[in-house]
Amino acid sequence: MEPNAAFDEYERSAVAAISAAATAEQLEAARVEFLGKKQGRLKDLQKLLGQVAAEERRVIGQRFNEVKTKVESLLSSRQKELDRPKRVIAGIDITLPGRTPKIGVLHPITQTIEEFKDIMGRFGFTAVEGPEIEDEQHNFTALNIPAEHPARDPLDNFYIAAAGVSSGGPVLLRSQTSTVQIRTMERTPPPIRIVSLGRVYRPDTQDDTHSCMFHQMEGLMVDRDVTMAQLKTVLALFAKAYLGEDVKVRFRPSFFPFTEPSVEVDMLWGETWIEVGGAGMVDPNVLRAVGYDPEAVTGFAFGLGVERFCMRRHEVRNIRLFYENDARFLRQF
Ligand code: FA5
Repeated sequence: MEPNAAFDEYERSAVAAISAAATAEQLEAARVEFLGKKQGRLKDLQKLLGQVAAEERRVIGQRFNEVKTKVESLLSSRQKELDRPKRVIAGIDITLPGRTPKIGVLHPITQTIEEFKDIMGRFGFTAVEGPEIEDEQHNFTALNIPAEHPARDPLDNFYIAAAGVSSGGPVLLRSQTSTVQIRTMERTPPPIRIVSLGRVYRPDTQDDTHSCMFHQMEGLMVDRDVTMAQLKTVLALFAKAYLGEDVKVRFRPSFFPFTEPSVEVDMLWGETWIEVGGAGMVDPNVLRAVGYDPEAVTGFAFGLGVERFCMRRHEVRNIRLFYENDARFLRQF
């Protein structure tokens, strides 16, 4: 027989015999057969080793040692098992070692959210929550997105059947956490300094950086004399706190109906700038819609993609990995 095949066959039958041995006698028989010094099967393998060509001997010799060590250690652990005094109560051997429970880890995105809250907490921002099922008032109207605006297109949103919802109007899975700006300002007079982290939903085409369900961190600060300079400082400090001092962040002029002026926020990842969020100064129309006086207070707001930051920190190049529930991936965090 070819040496490698012989080793495989030896290993297979030794493992089977040792595991099946139920008494000290049976185990001893297996020992003699597979590891016996005089005429055990190990001796035959050794002979085989003598016949292989010199240049192959090192590799095959290694395999021989591996197999031998494995069978020896299996034998000794089976020996210990058989030697163990048994105490059987009601058919259960209470001396059997316990099963070690497998302890899970928090999902990487959950960990990221906790860390974001922690960092923003240090900057004085309190974390608040809002519902994932929203009405059009909070997802659009109060955010200065009028009735005919394309952002409301049913093809760009997950509208759901409105059965049993008290407002009566259409409801949808929120497409942005900006809804929580409105909910917070509706119930709290200024000053405000909050973040809100949670899931949002969009029927986007999936790719390496887009998922239909993802997470955003919304930030809102409203007070007297809040400025764009403060917004940029908070975002730059946040990025550095999460990704390290050397992270590069840039702001590009952009448009959102609920902020004026508006910017898009990018960060450098290797050689490429990747978009991580939108931000701007809260539009006076939004302040008015919640009963604030835009002459008395100003505010900034931002919405950042949680996954994108987490991906950059851990060099994850494909957002889908977070949602495939492959334990081999998730265990790494
Ligand atoms: C918004 O959602 C605005 N609400 C942000 C905002 C808040 C602007 C407050 C001004 C004031 P945008 O659609 O660009 O903006 O999304 C923000 C971020 O969410 C993106 O930069 C990206 O990081 C992330 N994002 C958007 N779509 C997806 C997606 N399909 N999968 C993963 N992340 C996404």
